[in-house]
Amino acid sequence: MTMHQRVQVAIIGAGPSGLLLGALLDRAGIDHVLIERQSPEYVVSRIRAGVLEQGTVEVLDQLGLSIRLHREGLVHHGFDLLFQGKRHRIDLQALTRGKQVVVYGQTEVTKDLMDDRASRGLSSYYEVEGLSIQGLDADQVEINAIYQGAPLRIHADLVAGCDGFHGLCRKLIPESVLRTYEKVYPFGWLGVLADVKPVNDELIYVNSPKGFALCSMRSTTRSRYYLQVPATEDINAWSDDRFWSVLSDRLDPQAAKELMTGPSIEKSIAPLRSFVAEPMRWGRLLLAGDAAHIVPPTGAKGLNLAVSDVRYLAEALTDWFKDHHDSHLDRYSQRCLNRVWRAERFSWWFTSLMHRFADDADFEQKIQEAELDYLVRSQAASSALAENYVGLPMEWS
Ligand code: RFL
Ligand code: PHB
Repeated sequence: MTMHQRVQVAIIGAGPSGLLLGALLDRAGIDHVLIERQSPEYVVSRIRAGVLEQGTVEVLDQLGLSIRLHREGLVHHGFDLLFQGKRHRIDLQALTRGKQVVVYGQTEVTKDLMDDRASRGLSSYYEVEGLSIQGLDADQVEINAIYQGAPLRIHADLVAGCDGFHGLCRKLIPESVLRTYEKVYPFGWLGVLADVKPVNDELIYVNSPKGFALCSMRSTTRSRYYLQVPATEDINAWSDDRFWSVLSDRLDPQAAKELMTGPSIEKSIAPLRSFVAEPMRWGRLLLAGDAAHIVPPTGAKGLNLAVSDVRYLAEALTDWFKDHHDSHLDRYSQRCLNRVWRAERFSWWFTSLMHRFADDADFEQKIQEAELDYLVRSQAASSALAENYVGLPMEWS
């Protein structure tokens, strides 16, 4: 027997974008469902982002979903840049008149959002298969899928495509409408999570002759480290011992001495890409988060951009359900894209500055060194880095 449901908004994807949109729509009294391909356990165990901008924290504050974040998250007032063997502190607080970031894992944000959903009894379908969506350019959308072995049919006014870079929704926009912009980098990040004390109280972004490295953390007892590796690298070639030894080689002598090592809890390689799809709205479909854009993780912007998209989207949907005026939906796309391109620019710039490019001639290498030197000597240049890192104001869009 087919299970039927009618809602105002169907959200595809239960990553941070979809879950947060669900929470915002719930508070706005907009009836919705969440449809996810994976199991809740799988979604909550994906190790990804770690740095939250103040604007992201404020959205969670307004929803009353930040109690654990404020208890367990680590407030960071700065980070270190390490190049030519020396560390230089970027004092975020001093350079941005008091702004800061919070280190709190995406897994924790996801868990808080899932728990909130469960406690409010909001409708979610996990492990949904064979999803198809019709009527995005008609008066009503029909979504068909298989859920727990039985057909599921949902009718909705609008669809939020929050299904990530590899999702289905973006591909439903006709080629004649969708314009994409892409840059694939010739390297990836090999990440390791380990229950060892972080090497430093703050993050260290490293430009070393052997490539980029990042020392991050999830708590005072759990570290997250990354290494630049070739895009074609095989994860099986990386034993824990090899990882620790290569990381240690990219650090300054003091950090190398203080580096605590231990067995990895998770190890994975992420390719690096810059990508934007325009527009973010087609008919009754609205894209948000990684479904519409990807940034390389160097600037820590991906999750934060997903949050600002979804904040604008909740506002646009609230206005649309009042008067059904399409201008709210078009404005959504333009508002997001303004902010997206600013974050794309910053993430591309910071990635280009911190990584080694195999094809770079000596000239480019010297320019990179001169730019790093300028960055730490000039307050104007450090301020520009800090202002982007803590997040440009959401009101700018
Ligand atoms: P997600 O998290 O990919 O979620 C999409 C969800 O959609 C589901 N899905 C489908 N569901 C139903 N039907 C289908 N046909 C579906 N196809 C897909 C998927 O299963 C999934 O659950 O996208 P979302 O919600 O837009 O969230 C985006 C963020 O996850 C991403 O931008 C960040 O993780 C990026 N990122 C970082 N962002 C930051 O702001 N700060 C950071 O410090 C940071 N570090 C990182 C990162 C990403 C990384 N990787 C792995 C790329 C570090 C790394 C290494
Ligand atoms: C992380 O902790 O996973 C992390 C931190 C900062 C970044 C990227 C990833 O720029």
